[in-house]
Amino acid sequence: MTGRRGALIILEGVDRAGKTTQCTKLVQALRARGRAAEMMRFPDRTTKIGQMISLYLEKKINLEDHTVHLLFSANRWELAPLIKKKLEQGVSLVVDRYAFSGVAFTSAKPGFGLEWCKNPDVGLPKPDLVLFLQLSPAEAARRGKFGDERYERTDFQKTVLQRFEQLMKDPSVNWQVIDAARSIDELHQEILRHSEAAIEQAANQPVAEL
Ligand code: T5A
Ligand code: NA
Repeated sequence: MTGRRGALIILEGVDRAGKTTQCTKLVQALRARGRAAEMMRFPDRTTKIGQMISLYLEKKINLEDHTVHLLFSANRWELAPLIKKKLEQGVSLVVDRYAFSGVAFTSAKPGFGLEWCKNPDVGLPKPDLVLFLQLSPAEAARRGKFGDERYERTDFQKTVLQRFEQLMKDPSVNWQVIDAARSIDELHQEILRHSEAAIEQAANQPVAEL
């Protein structure tokens, strides 16, 4: 690797915490400051695997729970070479959900432990920063009705939040918890500050693995 690499920055959180809104604003702000930055999202519904996941989320097909967990992970693995290439080219990636969503959502289902859920993602590029947009289920509900997609139910989302809280205890991941109940601009400023710091820190280090 020559020169500075980009940083892998993930936004996580329960549904409607504002991840997509903030990812878009962050990429714009980084670019305006002269930094190379691009957005990605998981699931990436454009690939063959992503199309199956999308049909599953839209409840147009049913898939066995272990199977769909592995498909979400496979969807990250199929993009892993591109992630590594971009980072090495000096492009910072702002990613809407990653392996942590994978683990939190599947392990919220009965009969799934965290360790089993984590295994398929072991070895993926490790994020330099994971911003967790913290929002209570009550606040999320005020942002409008849930849609019709799978998992868009308040009881399930409460369990998902508990699983994220367990994942956030892992000190080997650079978690930053952001109070997402504030205005879009307040959130953005804090996210930008953490992201700038992570980009500086990551620049001269190799990409690690989950
Ligand atoms: N999943 C995902 C798995 O099960 N396994 C996996 O491995 C992965 C990767 C994907 C689903 O798949 C599951 C998790 C999910 O259930 P998705 O396509 O990521 O779902 O979900 P979306 O429906 O696109 O996004 P979310 O519902 O999570 O919403 P966001 O992105 O958090 O929120 P956003 O930015 O779209 O904002 C929601 C609304 O709130 C407003 C916005 O204008 C919008 O109306 N808003 C605010 N309002 C007030 N104050 C603020 N600060 C606001 N910020 C945004
Ligand atoms: Na979103």
